[in-house]
This record gives sequence, structure tokens and C-alpha cells, in this order.
Amino acid sequence: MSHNPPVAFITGATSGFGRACAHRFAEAGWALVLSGRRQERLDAVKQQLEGKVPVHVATLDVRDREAVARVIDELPAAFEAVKVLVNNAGLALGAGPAQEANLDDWKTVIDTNITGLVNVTRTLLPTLIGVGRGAAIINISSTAALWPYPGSHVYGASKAFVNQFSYNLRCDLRGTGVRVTDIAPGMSETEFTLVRMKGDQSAHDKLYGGVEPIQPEDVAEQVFLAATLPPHLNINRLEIMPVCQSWGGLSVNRD
Ligand code: NDP
Ligand code: 8X3
Repeated sequence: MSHNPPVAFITGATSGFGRACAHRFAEAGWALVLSGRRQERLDAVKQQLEGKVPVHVATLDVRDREAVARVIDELPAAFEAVKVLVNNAGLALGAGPAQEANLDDWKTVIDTNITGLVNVTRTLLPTLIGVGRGAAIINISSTAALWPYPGSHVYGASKAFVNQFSYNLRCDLRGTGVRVTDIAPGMSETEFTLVRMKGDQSAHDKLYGGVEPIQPEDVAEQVFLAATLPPHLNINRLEIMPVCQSWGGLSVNRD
């Protein structure tokens, strides 16, 4: 009988929600596969956690299908039986109107949020199905998947894909024991806005100043909860906003 701890595979573990998830799963004794593009960030997270739990880091751009396959194929034995996949890597680029958007930015967002998530999911599905009962895929979408706003265009649409893909996966995974949860957070204080606004610290400060946004640890707690429910339960979608955030109504153009 194996005494290895269960394994969580987290994409985008170098920052924000992904890094907080690494800490949350480590707190509960899980072994971790942590991935992201920034090697030095991965090393830093590993250094913080490897005294507590087994940690394997993989420098990975989720857009690179061959690299995804290689990383998963080459997982050390103790990390092979991935029980929970947290599909978290993602980004937005730009916040202006669609008609002023940069097409290269749109491609990056689509390639990361859609193709990257699909790459990792499809490659790990046989493993997750092999683990079966109790396994889980946690996909991080966004309230932007559900509620339109100006400047969301491709970002929100990419997250709507994540939302529907999660539901559709549930259909195909019926009978395997593998759960699928779509978590849709609203305004959260991470590096998200810095990335979206291409390093503009004032945009970050303006958005999060004077309000109480969601913190990465808040989302990590919900990810952990959804991933460790009793094995006969599945949260389909969890939509979370900070109390300070709500809807602004529909807008009307008047000539
Ligand atoms: P951060 O910018 O803090 O973290 C994003 C993570 O994604 C980083 O670890 C980054 O790692 C990783 N990442 C980005 N592109 C790639 C890539 N091509 N390959 C691998 N990893 C990649 O933002 P958040 O923590 O906020 O974002 C996490 C997820 O949550 C995203 O999917 C985002 O869309 C979503 N989200 C964010 C909200 C918010 O308001 N902050 C609200 C709702 C959802 P690296 O750069 O090292 O590759
Ligand atoms: C990020 C939340 O509202 O900035 O997914 O699009 S929002």
C-alpha cells in the first residue's frame, strides 16, 4: 500500500491565486507539482514549502503543447498520480475597447486561457481518471465569464470558454469519479492588473485602493474546499465577489 501524500498539480504557481493554492495544499500535507514560466519564482515557492511537503517544480509555458506533455511524462514517481489539477494560469492584456485592442495581445490571451488550459487538462485526463473517485479538476474562470463589461472582450470570452468547458467535461467524466469545478472570482488583488496594464503600478494602486478586494488566500481556500469535498459531491460553479463589488446596471447610448 502506498503512503505517498496525494498530489496537486497547479499551473501559474508563481504568483497570486496559484501560489496561495500551493501554500493551502501544503498546509494540508499534499505533494505539489508547481508550474509557471518564471523559474526563480518557482524556486522561491519551493524553498518555502519543501521542508513541509514534497515539491516538484516545472518551468512551463502552458501554451506549449509539447512542453506540457514532456513535463507530465517526466514527473518523478512520487508525483505521477495527480489527484487534483488546478488550472489557474491565465491573464488579461489591455482594458481598452475592442476596436483599439492589439491583436497579438488577444492571441496571447486566447492561447493562454483557452489553449493552455486545454493542453494541460487533456494531457492529465488519463491520470486523473486513473485516480478516479476523489480526483478533481478545478478551473479558474472569472466573473468576467458571466458578466460583460467594457474592455473585457477576449478576456471575458476566454473565461466563458473555461466555464462551459468545465460543464462539458463533467458530462464526459460521468462514471469516472473525477469532479470538475469552475471557480469564478471577481475583483482580486494579485499581479493580474499589473500584467493586464503592462507594468503600470498606478493602475494597480487605483483599482485596489480604498476597497477590500478578494485576496489570493480567499480563493485558495475555496479551491481547496472544492477539491477536497467528500468524493460523492461536486461543486459545479462557485462565483465569488468581494462585498465592495456589485453590478452597475445596463448602459444606454443617447445621441
Ligand atoms: P497573477 O498575475 O498574480 O498570476 C497569474 C499566474 O499565471 C502567474 O503565476 C503566471 O506565471 C501564470 N501564467 C501566465 N501566463 C502563463 C503561461 N503562458 N504559462 C504558464 N503560466 C502562466 O494573477 P492571478 O493570480 O489573479 O490570476 C490567476 C488566474 O485567476 C488567471 O487565470 C486569472 O485570469 C484569474 N482571475 C483573476 C482575477 C483577479 O481579479 N485577479 C479574478 C478572476 C480570475 P508566470 O508569469 O511565471 O508564467
Ligand atoms: C478578473 C476579474 O473583473 O477584472 O478576472 O475581469 S475582472
